Amino acid sequence: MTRRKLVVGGLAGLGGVAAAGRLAAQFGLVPPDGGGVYGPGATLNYATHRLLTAGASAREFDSEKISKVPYPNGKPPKDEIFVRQIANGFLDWRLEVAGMVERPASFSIAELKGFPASSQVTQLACEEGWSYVAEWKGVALSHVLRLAGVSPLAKFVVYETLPIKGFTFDSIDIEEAMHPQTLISYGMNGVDLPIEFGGPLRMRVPRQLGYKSVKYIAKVTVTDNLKGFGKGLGSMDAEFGYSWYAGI
Ligand SMILES: Nc1nc2c(c(=O)[nH]1)N[C@H]1C(S)=C(S)[C@@H](COP(=O)(O)O)O[C@H]1N2
Ligand SMILES: [Mo]
Repeated sequence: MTRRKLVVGGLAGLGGVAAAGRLAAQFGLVPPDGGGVYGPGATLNYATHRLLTAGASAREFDSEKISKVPYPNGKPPKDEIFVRQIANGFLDWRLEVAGMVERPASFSIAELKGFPASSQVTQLACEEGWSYVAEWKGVALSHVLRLAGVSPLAKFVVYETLPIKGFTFDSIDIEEAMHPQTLISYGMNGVDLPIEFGGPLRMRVPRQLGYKSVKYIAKVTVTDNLKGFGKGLGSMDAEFGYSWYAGI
């Protein structure tokens, strides 16, 4: 049975959500929050998305669609380590690349800007219902992962902020991580990424809701298992009850 036939004949069929969940498990399509009360629904959503929209891209807009007044959600960190970083023009900021890679690495903003750049005009949509369109510039996460020698056994990439008051982390599967639109973003609308929008570095995951686009990132970790990350979901947003997979 092919994966696509699985959708048509199984997941979307009359077998019920629980049966669909068992089929999804056979094909490795259960998300980290696939257990618990909402697990079967989360699994069905994730599995059907992964099967039906594999490789699909987030919509890209013409530059005239860029929002005049993008909305920054939340205030920039006030922590001393962050304020010192601002004062220093983020010269000491590093992005650490760890976990299942042959060559663990750490890159400055300047080094990241030296890699092939990618730009996209995409929409950031918050789960609360608002959205804005902006141009993001950065380096594809896939480029950085390949440079570091990502293991063929990798299943997830976890990314986290600097250890600040609003510390947070989230994760995506390897398909999302290797997708060309998934960026480590350092620029927005033609300037360095403003701190309200996550400067100097944010993960930009345009195929998923805004909360997956974590701001102030300082570390990415490649793994085959999310159990060791937080409460085991590899995502603070999922710990708060948001869906781990937030595909649009
Ligand atoms: N570090 C950090 N990143 C974050 C958040 C946050 O609170 N802290 N909020 C998330 C949520 S819920 C959304 S909708 C987007 C909002 O992005 P914006 O500030 O560019 O509007 O950022 C995401 N990234
Ligand atoms: Mo959000």
